[in-house]
Amino acid sequence: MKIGLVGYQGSGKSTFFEWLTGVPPDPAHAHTGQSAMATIPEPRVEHLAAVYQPKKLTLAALEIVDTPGLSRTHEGNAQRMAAIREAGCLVLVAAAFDRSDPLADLRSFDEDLMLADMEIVTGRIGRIEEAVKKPIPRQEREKLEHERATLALVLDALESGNPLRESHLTEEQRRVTRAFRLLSEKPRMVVVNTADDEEHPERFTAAATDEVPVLAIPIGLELELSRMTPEDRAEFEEEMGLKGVDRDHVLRIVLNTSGQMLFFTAGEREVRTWLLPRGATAVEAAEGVHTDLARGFIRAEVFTVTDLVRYGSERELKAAGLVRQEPKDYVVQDDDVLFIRFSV
Ligand SMILES: Nc1nc2c(ncn2[C@@H]2O[C@H](COP(=O)(O)OP(=O)(O)O)[C@@H](O)[C@H]2O)c(=O)[nH]1
Ligand SMILES: [Mg+2]
Repeated sequence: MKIGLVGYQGSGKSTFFEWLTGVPPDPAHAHTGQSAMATIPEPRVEHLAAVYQPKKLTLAALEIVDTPGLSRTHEGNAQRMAAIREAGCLVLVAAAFDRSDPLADLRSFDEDLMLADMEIVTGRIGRIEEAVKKPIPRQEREKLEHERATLALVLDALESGNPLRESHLTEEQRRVTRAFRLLSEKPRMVVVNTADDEEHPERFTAAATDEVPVLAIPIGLELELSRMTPEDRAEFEEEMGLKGVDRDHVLRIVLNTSGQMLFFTAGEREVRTWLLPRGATAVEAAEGVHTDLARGFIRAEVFTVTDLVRYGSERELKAAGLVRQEPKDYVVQDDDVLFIRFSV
């Protein structure tokens, strides 16, 4: 899943991109979007490494995309929306370092996204109405009528100012909308790009909800801090009386917002973290590691990092009955270490 950094031009997306990934933005990609990986920190791999002494440690990474900023005049935005549409999760970046009003900007930006969705839905409804005027097989007609009914609901919600991610659609209706990759359906979070000397960041973060986290970060300053040696940085922070933002913490919030989680695999060869959609099953986790593991899936042997730390070794865990045998449809939980048994 791609994580799209989105917002108006000049809000600090490219600066945030460099802070998250360590990759400088390349102006050659400004019109199409630039992507780079951000390794997701996971302190628990250290516990696993202490037990397994692996040859290799591998951490999963998020693909971050710096999308072209939308123009406030709306000119040329349709093309810029394409890069946003590719993303599975949006990080909205709004400027507050230059006296602009980030909360007003966010509302306006949101309207732009919902208008783009309305255009797509209206267009599709129009095409369906044309299609059902012609003689077509009954089955196909029923399918189109069902799609039209769902899209009419969606359009209604959008016109009342309700983004799709907040609409209560059935699983079947979601299947209809998913094909259009509508922008207001994507999970999102907000980063308000504050001035270096912002004294009341809570006036921005108070807008956060359970579904949409809001962070206030002086992005330009953070990028400067990240370029310093740890000693220089500590000295600078002390002198200025400030405490930098923990990038690892921000990445974990991005991971969480995207609806994904990590699971572990561990052995003497490699200790590793993997990305998985929350709520996914053991066989889906196996699929992510290697298609052969999913095809020949027999069972997953599962234990938690917490239990391993408590008992010190896999053998002790087994003796205590804490290594579970789980079937294909087991829902993977946070802290799970998986070992997939499979036949070739
Ligand atoms: N003072 C200040 N300037 C910033 C900050 N973040 C970005 N800028 C400046 O704002 C301009 C736009 O930043 P950029 O990251 O390219 O924005 P983008 O268009 O959203 O990619 C650049 O000149 C940056 O130097 C910040 O936190 N503080
Ligand atoms: Mg940029």
